[in-house]
Amino acid sequence: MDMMEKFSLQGKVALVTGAAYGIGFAIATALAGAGAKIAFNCRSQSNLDKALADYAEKGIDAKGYIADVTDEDQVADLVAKIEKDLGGIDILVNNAGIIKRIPMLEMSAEDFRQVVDIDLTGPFICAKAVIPGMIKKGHGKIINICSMMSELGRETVSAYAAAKGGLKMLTRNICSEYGGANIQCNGIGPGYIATPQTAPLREKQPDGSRHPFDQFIVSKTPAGRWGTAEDLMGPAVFLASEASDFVNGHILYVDGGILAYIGKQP
Ligand code: NAP
Ligand code: GCO
Repeated sequence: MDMMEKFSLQGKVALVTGAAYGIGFAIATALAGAGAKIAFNCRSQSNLDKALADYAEKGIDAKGYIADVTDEDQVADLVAKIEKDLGGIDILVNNAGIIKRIPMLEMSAEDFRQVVDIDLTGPFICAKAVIPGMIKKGHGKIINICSMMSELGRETVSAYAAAKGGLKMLTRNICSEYGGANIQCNGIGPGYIATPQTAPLREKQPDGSRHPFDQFIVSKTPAGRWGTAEDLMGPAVFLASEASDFVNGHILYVDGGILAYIGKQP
């Protein structure tokens, strides 16, 4: 048997939400490299236009759509358009997400709701929209992009941690409810990755020194560095492919070892 065939995504259709840039863009690029046809969405036309050019520069004929993952009608329309343009969806990567870094006592309920709506309800809406087609196909792969905050808390990220902790359990529940339909739902838990979302945590200080949080994370990560979106490409192909058909309800942490490490004695 050609073992590499197990990792092939030839003939598969993948939807990666929020894949205009950052982690989603890297994951979509990886899935394309394994043979998948790529669809992605975001909310901003300017982000979509730039992303289409960026995918084309990599030789990827991605299809991009404007859709907010929190809007059930827009997601239903997105799935219908993809089915018309590319075919039924085999792989869903719930990547779209935001974070608001606000001390809990200063965070409004509206801010809390917005983060949970995008980071948790959005994946629910998107999974609910694609599962019926996957059941018809007799197979499906759902990958939810979780977080260190699916396991750990820290100051100012209460809404995000609540959402990503919930996303871990939504992952396990989709596994439980639809594993019998040959649908595998797993999570990827990235560590601290250098993307626009974490740029504020890596900003150079006025005196030119590194951001204290940047130094903290590097000291807490056995790999001794921030992750890159490219570090997530191989794990995503694995969880999207037949190679992981008996892996279900699992959160694969891609974190340079940070979750395993108590930290160096000061
Ligand atoms: P990012 O650079 O901020 O990109 C987020 C993407 O999501 C953008 O394309 C954005 O495009 C889209 N988006 C946001 N809200 C949306 C909505 N309601 N509907 C559709 N698209 C939406 O974030 P990232 O760092 O690549 O992170 C991607 C995912 O990984 C997120 O779920 C994040 O929580 C998770 N994660 C990130 C890290 C990290 O260290 N960076 C670590 C662990 C987990 P528009 O604004 O145009 O819609
Ligand atoms: C933060 C960071 C993290 C990362 C990621 C870690 O403010 O702590 O944004 O939450 O985004 O989720 O896995």
